[in-house]
Amino acid sequence: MGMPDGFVWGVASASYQVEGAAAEGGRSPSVWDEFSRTPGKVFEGHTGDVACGSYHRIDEDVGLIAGLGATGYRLSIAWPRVMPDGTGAFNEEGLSYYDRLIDALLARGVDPWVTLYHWDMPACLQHRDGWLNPESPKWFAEYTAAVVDRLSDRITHWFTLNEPQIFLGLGLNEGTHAPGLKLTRKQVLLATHHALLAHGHSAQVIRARAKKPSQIGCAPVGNLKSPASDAPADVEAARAETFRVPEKGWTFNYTWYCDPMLRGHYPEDGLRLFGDDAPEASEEDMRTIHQPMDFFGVNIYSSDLVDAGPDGQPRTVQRGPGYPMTMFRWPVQPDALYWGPRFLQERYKLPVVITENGLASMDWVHADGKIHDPGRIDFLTRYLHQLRRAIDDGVDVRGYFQWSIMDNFEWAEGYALRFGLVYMDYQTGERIPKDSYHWYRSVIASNGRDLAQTPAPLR
Ligand code: IFM
Repeated sequence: MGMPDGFVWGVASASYQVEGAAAEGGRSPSVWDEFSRTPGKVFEGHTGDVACGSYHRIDEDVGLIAGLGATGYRLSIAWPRVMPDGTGAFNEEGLSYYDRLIDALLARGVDPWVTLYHWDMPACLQHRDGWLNPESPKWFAEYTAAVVDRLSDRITHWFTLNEPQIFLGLGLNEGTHAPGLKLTRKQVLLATHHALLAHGHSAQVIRARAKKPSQIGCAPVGNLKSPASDAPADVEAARAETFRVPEKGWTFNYTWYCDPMLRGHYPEDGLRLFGDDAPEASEEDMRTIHQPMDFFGVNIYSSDLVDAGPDGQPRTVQRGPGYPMTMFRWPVQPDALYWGPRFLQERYKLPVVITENGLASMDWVHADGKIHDPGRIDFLTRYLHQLRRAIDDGVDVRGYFQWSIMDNFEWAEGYALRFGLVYMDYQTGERIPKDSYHWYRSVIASNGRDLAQTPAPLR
């Protein structure tokens, strides 16, 4: 049996990771331009200056996406391309690039799903304190309006923020992503509150100004847990842990971000944990953040294993030496695509869309001139099999976006890790479809019917 009718088969990318053309078309620097040019911040000093050069290769890239038979492409808009001063005047050249990209996708039958913020804040706004500035939600609303006014005659699926857990956690708390700050917990939580308000304002702007009925979602990531067994106590332990705000790694959780967006309040356990560090949040703030959403987008790559210990309390289960891992050292845990959608739908009561999932590897051109990536094919087979199982068990999953259509700038890892279905020769810009590209095309063509066979267990 294949995926349900209308299931969206997609691929994903993000502006800074693929576009390049950092100083072209009136684009101003983003926080990632400044961060990547700072010695020691990104692997071997790589930057997104050129990246995949997608800014200049619309036809070729759209050809690759359409050639897969994909029905959706998740792309992001670069704020500094559209509004180089962060606020105020929009940049015609920047908007016309997205015009052309979107028209090319639609002409080939691919629906663009647009993320408004995938981490490339204009650097000039960071110089005014970025998300710490109480004006930041209004800046984001202004930028959203410019994009919506121009593109909403063709765009119907929108994401506000991609992975606030990461751009706030790694960017403002740990300092390993742009803008590279190590703020206090109180400051990070204030910036988070502003980012959540930005989400709310942005959703309001889309609803008020879009020229077509819009579907709005988010794209968080979080500390997902899979139960070590199907025993009800283990499942309950995994569910409880998935929705806990942890003391260690406190920025990496679902509920501090998604509960305000979808339930209208911060989670109680987080409020207890953060105490006086929690932001002052008026009722009006919470109403702004809590906007109607149409689907729950979520990026899922892995999960931790949890069981119920002898005292019934959740306990992390170690997998043991030699357990399969990706090049990012993320454990391969296919049932993350079963438990993730299931737990998240139970809590947030929205249809789920998998907005990212994929494998980091170190592919190269093999002696026969091809790129053989059996690991990626196996990884995706296993994960999609579990997604299918979730659907069979009644979870309403509407789509799946593989990360990523092509190898690209992997943030602090630079170009060292490759997530693509298409291999990028960064010296020449040549794109070479990997084996996984051809495999994914046949999965899409069969609407997932090829995934029926149960994979051998991992060990
Ligand atoms: O490349 C990133 C993407 O930008 C956000 N989600 C995770 C991916 C892999 O690390």
